[in-house]
Amino acid sequence: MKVSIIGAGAVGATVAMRVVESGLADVVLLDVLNNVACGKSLDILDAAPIIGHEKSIIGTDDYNQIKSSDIVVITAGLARKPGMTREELIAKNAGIVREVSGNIKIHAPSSIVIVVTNPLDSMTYLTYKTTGFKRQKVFGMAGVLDGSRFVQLISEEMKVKRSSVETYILGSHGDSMVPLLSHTRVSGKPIEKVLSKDRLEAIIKRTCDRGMEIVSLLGTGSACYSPSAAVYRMIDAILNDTKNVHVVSTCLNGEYGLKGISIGVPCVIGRNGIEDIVELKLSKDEVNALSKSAEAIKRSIELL
Ligand code: TXD
Repeated sequence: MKVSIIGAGAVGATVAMRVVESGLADVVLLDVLNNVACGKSLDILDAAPIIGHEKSIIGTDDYNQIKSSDIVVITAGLARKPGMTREELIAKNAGIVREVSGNIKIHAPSSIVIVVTNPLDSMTYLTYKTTGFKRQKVFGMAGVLDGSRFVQLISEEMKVKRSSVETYILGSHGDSMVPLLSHTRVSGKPIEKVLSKDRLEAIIKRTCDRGMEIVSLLGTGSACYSPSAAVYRMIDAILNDTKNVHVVSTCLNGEYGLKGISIGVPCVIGRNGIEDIVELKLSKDEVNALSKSAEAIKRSIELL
């Protein structure tokens, strides 16, 4: 199995490390900064005898190296800097993602593409359009991470095992994410029955703001360990054909009453990428929140 990762920054390099160290696949780590990609690859490689795996990782700036990849992950791009508007970020990252996905189309035409670059949903849509791949083969990572943050905070609050909490967060990766309270359970019990409205609202707010909470603490850079874990889980679902349900950003074609935008919904993920879109029954409030979220993504896509 071969996974190529475009962008050898914090998220890209950590995904690379997780993939080789779990023995899942060989990795190509590509960046415009060839030395950075090479340096990080050598560093990860030098840990192989200690960890005890036989996978390979190479750093490069040459797209010829990504040929016959099973999966390509796009993490290339900028994070929003102070003073930079959302529109400026979209313009900068759209340029990068267009270039990267054009190269994926040429050099790894049979791959499945996982998009990580922000703004996530519009960059996923742009990748889908630029590659021209089937929508089952291009999707974005956000819901797995947002859901994990929500589970972590609920388990912390209620002092229960993380594995006893089930939830889905749909919608855009941003302020208008939609935690599905109607599908959130703690040891099988509906969350609204076991947690007060106030506490639940506070936890939802903290989940939405979690990325920024981490950014403020770090000073420079943003979250990488949890995003890379989410990407790793999606790669594992594809390569091991788990058919598990994960929330990913995909271009909808009438599902959930939405069309022509990429947005986070639960999908069955397996060897062919998205093998099914799961249409959960939503409450009235959730339907409204999802359509608001879709509006925000639409505006971002229009800027493209
Ligand atoms: O939940 C999510 N989807 C996210 C998204 C979680 C975390 C990070 N999120 C976004 O991913 C973030 O807002 C950025 O847009 C990307 C990458 O985040 P990361 O923290 O890894 O950024 P870095 O460390 O700045 O790394 C970006 C790398 C850097 O090494 C650049 O040299 C490289 O991208 N880069 C390129 N590589 C190849 N080709 C081109 N054109 C290019 N431009 C920059």
